[in-house]
Amino acid sequence: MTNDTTHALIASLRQAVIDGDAKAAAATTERALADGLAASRLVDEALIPAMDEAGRLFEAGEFFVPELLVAARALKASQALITPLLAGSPSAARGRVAIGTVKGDMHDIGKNLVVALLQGGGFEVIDLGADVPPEKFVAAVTDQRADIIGLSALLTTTMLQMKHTVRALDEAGVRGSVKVMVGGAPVTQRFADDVGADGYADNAAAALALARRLMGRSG
Ligand code: B1M
Repeated sequence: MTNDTTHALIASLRQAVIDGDAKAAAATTERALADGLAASRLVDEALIPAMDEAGRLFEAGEFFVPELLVAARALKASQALITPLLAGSPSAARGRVAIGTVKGDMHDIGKNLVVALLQGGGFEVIDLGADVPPEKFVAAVTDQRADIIGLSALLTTTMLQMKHTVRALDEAGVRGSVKVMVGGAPVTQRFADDVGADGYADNAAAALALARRLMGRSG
């Protein structure tokens, strides 16, 4: 495939997501993958920039929630084709991660990318979904023996739920037996330290590296 074709495919996938055209997003993804484009490139160069642009248009008052929703739906149509290629075969030996977007927060696109990369890296992942209350994270440790709890938040209002969740783990007497990792656009290393997390990652690939470190493995 020529460079021009590659760039054209990436640009049309990005535009299909911004336009909220799920059919075009899926068709372009299929074509790009069939042409040998790496799944990770489609994520980094089309899907993430498309959501950033949707966010910019939202801030500028040109997009409203319905436009964000259709853009997210189009992204998910592409993500559904890409995720199986990022995911590998889970192995309990790597460790078990229970992950979710915190209570009150419906944003799950970034969390889903982290899930795909963790699975690709050999972790067993319990995906708790979005809007997950602290007690569900606690149950993932007490009932499902998670080694790591992963907390995602996209809103400055909901990121405080990370603190509540760490406290709930503490109160349930399981904080010492589980590692906590956090991430999401408004989260910083400093915030992670403040809420008592064991680690922070600012993207999905860094989240995989962090999970490995938390399990005592490098890389
Ligand atoms: Co909303 N939203 N949204 N939204 N939305 C943001 C976050 C916002 C920044 C937009 C803006 O104003 N520019 C803004 C937040 C402002 C703030 O808090 N300071 C905002 C707002 C205000 C809202 C509502 C309140 C709007 C309203 O109703 N008036 C509302 C809240 C609903 C709720 O949650 N209760 C709302 C709703 C929505 C939709 C439902 C329409 C939709 C989400 C659909 C879905 O996820 N299923 C949506 C979207 C799509 C966005 C933007 C445009 C895109 C988010 C996204 O998917 N990014 C977003 C603007 C933006 O971020 N540019 C915005 C792509 C994704 C790959 O990145 O999630 O950051 P991200 O994940 C990255 C890293 O952060 C990291 O790795 C990922 C991959 O690299 N990461 C982790 C994430 N989790 C991690 C966990 C880890 C480690 C790393 O360890 C566990």
